[in-house]
Formats: sequence, C-alpha cells, structure tokens
Amino acid sequence: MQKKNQFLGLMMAAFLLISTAGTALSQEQKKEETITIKTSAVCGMCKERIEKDMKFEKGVTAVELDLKTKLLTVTYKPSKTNPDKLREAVTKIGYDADDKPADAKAYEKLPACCKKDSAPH
Ligand SMILES: [Cu+2]
Repeated sequence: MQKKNQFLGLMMAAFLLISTAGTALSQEQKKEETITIKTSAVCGMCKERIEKDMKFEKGVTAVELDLKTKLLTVTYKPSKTNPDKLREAVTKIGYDADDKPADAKAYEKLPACCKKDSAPH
C-alpha cells in the first residue's frame, strides 16, 4: 500500500510540473501581436505568394490572407518586428499594404493575372 501511495504522489508531482510548464508556454505566446493589412491581392497565386514570403519575414509566426476581403492577418513578435516593417515587406512582394503602394520593381515581376488592375478571378 505504501508503494502505491508513493507512485500516486509521483504522478501528482509530474502532473503539476506539466501544467506549470503549460502555463509558462501560454504566457510566452501572449508576447505576440496580430495586425491586419489591406493588400491588393487578386487571386490564389497572390495568396500563396504573400503567405509564403511573409512567413519568412523576421518575427512573423503566422500569416493568413483572406482573398474576399484582401485582408492579410499577420501574427508577429513585437520584440522582433513592427507593423511598419511588415507593411514594407508586403510592398516588397509587389502588393499594396494599407496606404503604402507596392514596390514598383516587385510589382513588375508579378504575373499579369496578379496585377491589381486585373479583374478579380
Ligand atoms: Cu494573383
């Protein structure tokens, strides 16, 4: 009986340790912030391109572009980057970011179907 109690105690200790670690982790995640950026994306290729490129941006942890609203949702670490840098990164891919116009050179390189003047498809 003594042994069983010891085992239960050990289990309790392990459980406490795991839940404490879990709390620490969720506090770590709160150091992230989210912004939405209005882009000039027009199709699925734009979505893939922007999401792929933005994922490699410093400090970015998650990217999601909604093609219907053209809104890009970026989750990032404020200690590593800031909204201005993120908008700048979007313009460098060739798309408008809020009031910042797309970088001319990057925009030139986009396929014709991805240019903002082309009809949504
Ligand atoms: Cu496109």
